[in-house]
Amino acid sequence: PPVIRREDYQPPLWLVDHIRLEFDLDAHATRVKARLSVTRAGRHDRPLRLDGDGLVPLSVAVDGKALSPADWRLDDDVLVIALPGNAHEVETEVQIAPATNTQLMGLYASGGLLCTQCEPEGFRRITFFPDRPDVLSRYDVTMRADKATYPVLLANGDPVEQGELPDGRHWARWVDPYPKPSYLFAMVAGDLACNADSFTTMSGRAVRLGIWVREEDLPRTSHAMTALKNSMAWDERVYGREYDLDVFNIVAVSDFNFGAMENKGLNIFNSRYVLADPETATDPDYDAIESVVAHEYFHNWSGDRVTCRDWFQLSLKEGFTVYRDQCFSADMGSAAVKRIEDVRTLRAAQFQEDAGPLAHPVRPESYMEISNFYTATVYNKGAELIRMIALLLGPERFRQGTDLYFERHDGQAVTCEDFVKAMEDGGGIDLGQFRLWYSQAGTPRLTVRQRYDPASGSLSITLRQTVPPTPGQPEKAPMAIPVKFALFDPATGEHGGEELVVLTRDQLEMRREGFAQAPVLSLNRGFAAPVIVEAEQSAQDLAFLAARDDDPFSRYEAMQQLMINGLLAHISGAPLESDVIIDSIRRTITDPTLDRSFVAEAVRLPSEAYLGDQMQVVDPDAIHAARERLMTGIGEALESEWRALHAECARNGFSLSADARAARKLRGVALSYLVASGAPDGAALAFGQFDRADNMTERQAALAILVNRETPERDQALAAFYRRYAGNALVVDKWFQTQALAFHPDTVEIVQALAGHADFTLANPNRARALYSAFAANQWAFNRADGKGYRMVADAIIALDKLNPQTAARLVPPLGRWRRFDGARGAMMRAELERIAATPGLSRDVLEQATKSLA
Ligand code: DPP
Ligand code: ZN
Repeated sequence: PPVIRREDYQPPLWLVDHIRLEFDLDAHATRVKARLSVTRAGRHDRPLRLDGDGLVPLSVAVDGKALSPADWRLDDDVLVIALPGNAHEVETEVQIAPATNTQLMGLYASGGLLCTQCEPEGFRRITFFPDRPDVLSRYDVTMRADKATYPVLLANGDPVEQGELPDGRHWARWVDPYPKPSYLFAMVAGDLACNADSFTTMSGRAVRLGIWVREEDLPRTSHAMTALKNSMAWDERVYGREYDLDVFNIVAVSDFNFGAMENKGLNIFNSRYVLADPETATDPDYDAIESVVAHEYFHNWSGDRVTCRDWFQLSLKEGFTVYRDQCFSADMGSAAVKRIEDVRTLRAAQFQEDAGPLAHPVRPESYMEISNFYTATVYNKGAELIRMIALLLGPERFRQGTDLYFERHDGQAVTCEDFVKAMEDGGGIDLGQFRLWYSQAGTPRLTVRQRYDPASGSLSITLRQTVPPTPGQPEKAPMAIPVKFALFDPATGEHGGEELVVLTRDQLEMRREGFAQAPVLSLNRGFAAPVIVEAEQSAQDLAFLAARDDDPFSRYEAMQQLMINGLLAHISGAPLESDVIIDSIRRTITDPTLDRSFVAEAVRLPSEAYLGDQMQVVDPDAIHAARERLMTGIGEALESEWRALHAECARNGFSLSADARAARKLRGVALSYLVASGAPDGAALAFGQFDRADNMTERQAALAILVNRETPERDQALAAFYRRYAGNALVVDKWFQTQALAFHPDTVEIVQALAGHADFTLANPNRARALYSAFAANQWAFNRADGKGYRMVADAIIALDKLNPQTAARLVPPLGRWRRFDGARGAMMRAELERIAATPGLSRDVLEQATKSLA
């Protein structure tokens, strides 16, 4: 397949000012008529080229006159028409079959609905069009459909007309006054119920809000509606951005490749990010709904009003919008805990990506299939870049920068460079060197040396940066890295003020005076820069910071580092030194001044995968054994404390208050240590929590603990859970996922058996991910020495690729980590990648990921 390069960008030769679409909807045979008002851009004599994907024109007309097939041609899938003048009306008609569209791109059927997903290149599966984000058009959409099957007809913009037709059919027309790229087109037809509400904007306009779901799901939509209204108010308050249409609709569908999609005025969501009630959704599910609703809403400005010039600029909208939704969630709940969660996600997903064969810059240079670039690098590292810009500017100048960006580029399709320039001009800063964050891949490493001189009472600190080589980028220039730090006096437990320095060269030396004893360094506070810090701090210093640091992220980090150091030493043969760790945990769980939600984060052990990331060669078995051993040691040593916490954190009656949620989270952690301690009543306690819970958070937490144990309660709980929720797809997903994530010696066989369960299907992305993405994230099970885990995932990729290449390709990266493992495992992973790459008829999506992973 051809490689598309950023440097080859050419502006469009033809523009489409307006498009009129008419749909005669039918699950098996939908007719799509399109009328495009095209204009020649600039002086050239090139023909009009309209992208298509699997489309055959039934008719082509120009300025009302039908063309004979000799007047147009199909160049691969592209419809090519030579046009004499500078402005024409071009009409095409095609027929498509939503019911057999298993890729879930374009117009497809999901649970009786017809819906669309066009980002990035799905519109060309609906009609012939220049399907690129820099062609902005005004859309006028008419849908005709059977009224009984599809009583609700929705599209972008505002509804303008509707009516009845013979034979039980009806029609509706929607017009979107804002020019938009084709990837933001959307329509939905189906039997949907509406949670209707309204929001009055800052200029006093009433906006009708609708969340559209199946009738029986209506009671589960209130949290999403609250999140939507909060998002609208927040974007006005924090960014001065007001909503611009009379209606804003959200539709939940159960078959969806992404989390959700920001189509103008008609967001389409994976139902898992809409539906919640205490019985079926966990507290993290509630949080995810709030943040995804906010994310898609915020795209109305950062994505829709100002969009991307080409797909290399994807982080322009995604990095910025993730940063916006992260700040929103921080404002709605605990900022400290939100930052800890976001960094954990960044490290788990993005740092791994940046260290492997699929590493790419936030603004990639080339791709075969753009769907493969909806990555943690573009989204999460992209968000960290905006966070650093915000830090360097401070809140007021950051706002001046974003105001200028929106004002300057409203209605345009622009680049990451345009964003940075607006921040420079609006904020008054030089981001020259900072731009390397967009172009250089790889996670910078920051090494720290400290020398304390008791005679002069001074401390010298040396910071060194290295940026590792990544595919296509063997040499790296030094980056501009903002470093926030503080120096604590161990005697008083205070520091003399937080400092921000920007490291711009390979190395920076600093000297600070006036310390009667060696101070304790708290570095990269708030995780201000997305880097790996190597600081070689003593256990005492880490214990000090774990108890005293006033930056909550750094306090959490110190505790985690203490655990990591102890575990890594033990893995390389030293006895397990757990006393300092246990003392620090004891102090943290008995500190009444701490938020319980923070406590739960701080005392949790680092994941097996994160421990693996700290090793030269990942040893999954040794990591698992050491971590389990420490877990048991902490459980035993603090058994009475865990018991007390588990009891104290119980609540009578469900509440979503911050306090109740924090209690549930800490209760789950206490239970996991209690069961790990080997206390004879552990499994019974867990089963009791499972059985009596009045909410999914506690029930699922207990289930996740029980699935790791070979006890009768395990099977009892799994059976009871399935019985209780059979038929609720989102909860059945949890049933699959919890088993795929289990620390159980037979997880490979269990997952294999689950793949044959009557409820399992590869056709539904949520279900496929619940089983296989979860399993591939289970380091101990996936990397079992016999290689069966690798084979199972490779088989799933090959099977899924025939249905849904985009979702299949997302399962490839875990196999691409072969360099991180021993020779035997590495060879087996490579063999599976080779088997995948050699499969006849492979999609471009999977081919790109498999071949790059082998390189
Ligand atoms: N643009 C979507 C999102 O990030 C993904 N298609 O929300
Ligand atoms: Zn997005």
